[in-house]
Amino acid sequence: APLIQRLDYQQPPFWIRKVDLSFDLDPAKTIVTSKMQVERNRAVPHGPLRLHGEELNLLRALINGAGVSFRQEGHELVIDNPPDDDFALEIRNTIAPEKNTALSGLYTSGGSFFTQCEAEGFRRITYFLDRPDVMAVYTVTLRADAAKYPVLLSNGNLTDSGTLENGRHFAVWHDPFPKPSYLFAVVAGDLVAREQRVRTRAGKDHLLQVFVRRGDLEKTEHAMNSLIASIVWDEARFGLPLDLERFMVVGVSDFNMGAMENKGLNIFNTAALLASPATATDADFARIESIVAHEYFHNWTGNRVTCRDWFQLSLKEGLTVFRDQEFSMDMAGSASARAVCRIQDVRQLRALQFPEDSGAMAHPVRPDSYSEINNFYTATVYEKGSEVVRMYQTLVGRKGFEAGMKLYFERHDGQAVTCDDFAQAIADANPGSALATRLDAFKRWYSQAGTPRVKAHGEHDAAARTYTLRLAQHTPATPGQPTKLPQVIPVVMGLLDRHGAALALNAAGDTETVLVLDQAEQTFVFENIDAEPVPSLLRGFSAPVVLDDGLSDAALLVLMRHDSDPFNRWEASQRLALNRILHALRAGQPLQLSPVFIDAMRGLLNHPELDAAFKELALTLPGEAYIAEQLDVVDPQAIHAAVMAAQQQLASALRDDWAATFETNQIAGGYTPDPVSSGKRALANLALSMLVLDAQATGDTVWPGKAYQRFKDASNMTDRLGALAALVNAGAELAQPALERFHALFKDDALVIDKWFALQARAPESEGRVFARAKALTKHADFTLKNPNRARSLLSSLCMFNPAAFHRADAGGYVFWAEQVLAVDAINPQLASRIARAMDRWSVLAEPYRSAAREAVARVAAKPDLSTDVREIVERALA
Ligand code: BAL
Ligand code: ZN
Repeated sequence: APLIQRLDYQQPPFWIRKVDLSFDLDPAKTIVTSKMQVERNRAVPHGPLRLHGEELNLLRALINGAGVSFRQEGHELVIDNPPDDDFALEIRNTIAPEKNTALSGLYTSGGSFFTQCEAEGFRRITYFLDRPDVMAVYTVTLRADAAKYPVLLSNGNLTDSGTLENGRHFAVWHDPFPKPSYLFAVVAGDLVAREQRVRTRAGKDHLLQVFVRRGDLEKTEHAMNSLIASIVWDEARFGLPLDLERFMVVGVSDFNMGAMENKGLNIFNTAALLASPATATDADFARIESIVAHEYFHNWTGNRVTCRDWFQLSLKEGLTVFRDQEFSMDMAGSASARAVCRIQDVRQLRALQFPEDSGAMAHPVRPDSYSEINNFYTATVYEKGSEVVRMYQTLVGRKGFEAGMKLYFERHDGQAVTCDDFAQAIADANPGSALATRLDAFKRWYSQAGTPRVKAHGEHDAAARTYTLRLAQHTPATPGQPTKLPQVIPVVMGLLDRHGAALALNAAGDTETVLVLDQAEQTFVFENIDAEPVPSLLRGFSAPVVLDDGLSDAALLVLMRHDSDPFNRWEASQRLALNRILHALRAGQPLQLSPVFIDAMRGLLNHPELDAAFKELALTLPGEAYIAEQLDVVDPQAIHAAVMAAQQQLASALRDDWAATFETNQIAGGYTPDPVSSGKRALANLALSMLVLDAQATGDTVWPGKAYQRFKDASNMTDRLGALAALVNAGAELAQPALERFHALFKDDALVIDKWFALQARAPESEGRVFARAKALTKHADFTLKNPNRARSLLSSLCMFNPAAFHRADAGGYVFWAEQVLAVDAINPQLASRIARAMDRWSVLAEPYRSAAREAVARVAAKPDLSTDVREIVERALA
């Protein structure tokens, strides 16, 4: 497959302004008729009309009603001599939705029809200029069997419907907003809807609908509430109203992504939509709220203003993730609950994006080339992209950022634009700002891959009463980018004295400021500082960098206990733990936690003022992937052993504290997923898992028994799964009966069974038992590679999120990986290439893992008939 280059972008030679589409829906053979109004783009040289099309069976092509000569060249339909003037192009083709296991284009799931067109699925429905800068007004007619498919949906407004012969019926939908083909959607099936009418600030009435399969309706209340909250928030925060009379959301069980922002007709993976207290955890509730918001926010950031080309993907994704993160923080409420959101987002960034940025797939937020765009829906484009947007806000302030957004929409509403256009709008709305004066340098965040390293060194001059902070930055080389220029890095910071009191940083008495590091090395001088202070740098994680401030444990303890910035308090707790784990790993010695560390953790756990949610985050040890990121050579087994030892010692040393914590964090009354209750449940679950772990070591049976009882009696999924996880993760004998009971209870609920698979595949490895079980589970009657959620619940859990089970000295994990990637690739290339990425970082592994991993990747790459998706991943891994 050709490598597509960002700098090769050219406008399309034709525009398609209007499309009339009709579908005669049938699972085996759907007839698609497309009538397009086409005009030449006079800004580019004359050329043939080349339409994209894949897996289509062409019946006819007419121009202005008459047959036209054409050729098929690979995945293109070429019309060499189209008219000079505007013309009508009619295409008729058939497709086979029931055979479409790739879940891109039009496919069937559970007997209904669904579409997924981003990024390039529309070309699997009909021939088209399937690129985001071609925006058309769509009218869609759907015809289908009325009994099997009573609900017929597409984008926009329903303009007509009625019955036809032979038990069929039809519906006509018109979307008044010009849109790129990737936002097109169709749904047809036997679905039911939760409906709600809302009146927005502007006084307009809107109909909101959430469509799901019969039986799932009671699980849609949370999604509907989240949608309403999102509508209110976007109007209040950014002045962006709902622009459609009708806004529809539909759930589907077979879906490659979390959800999709099709104009007026969002399609959701049921995992990101359905929730009830009995079947969904607090984390699920929070994730659903944020994904519903994310897709809704795309209506402006993505749909009203879209991407000129796919290299600009972060224009909409980074910005929309930023918006959904801001929304979740605002919904959380208290300062502490906001900090918990921020910590969770950063943890996610470090666990997924940092490894990406230092691995074979490292790419800039705005990539320079791809062979398969689906491979670039990444943590870099999404999560690092969001951090880039957050830095704009940090540099121009919240009001300045809102003004920038306003200007962005004034300039570009209805257009397909670039990341440069966004940057320019924010800068132009804030002339003279720290951003506007460094805009070109700031934009390196879009062009340079790799996570910058920032080194900080402070020196106190007692005589001069000054504190000089020297900051230096360096971005490591990444594939194709051997050298880098300095980035613009906003460093939000403060200084504390050794008792933890905040120091004034300037004559105005400010205790917090933003330093802008934009050179390889810079110094900042603070005056009237009497004694050596403790610097609190990068507060709130103000830039996506790795900070090395060289702070001693004593200084970290000051920050952990006293910093006014809750993020840095959490960070200090993590750094204390990380230092110990890294020390043991580097020294090749068994890990031994010190009394000072244990006391610090006890102080956190028993702190009278800290929220439970914060305590849970601070007492959770750094993840194995994040620890691996700190090391030049990665031995997954050694990391796992160190983490397990730390956990075991923390469990044992704080036994009484965990027990008290467990008791005091019980919740009376009904279930609500609010931040305070979910924080308490999270902390109680952590305490329980520590208590069961400790009991395993001492031979005590009381806590495993209590955990089993709690598992049986739980009134919500968070408590039930927490108790089950405590048993499974500790390897308790009661784990097996609990797992069996859980399966029996929820065997008819696919989303819960996904949890059952994932829990087993992610359990801490112990003597190869977890790997053996995961392998055996591929033969379980409920396992299938055809459903992405199910495949991921086992395969991604094991290969991507359980390093110690996956990286085996006998290479069994790699052999398993290769088999599964090839098996999935034959069904669903997008899904296969996600799983393929488990090997991104093979080159940093210690031996014997390194050689064995490389060999497995090479074996997959040697297969001649790989999808473009998987080929790109394995070839980049080997490059
Ligand atoms: N646009 C793909 C799904 C999402 O990011 O919302
Ligand atoms: Zn998105």
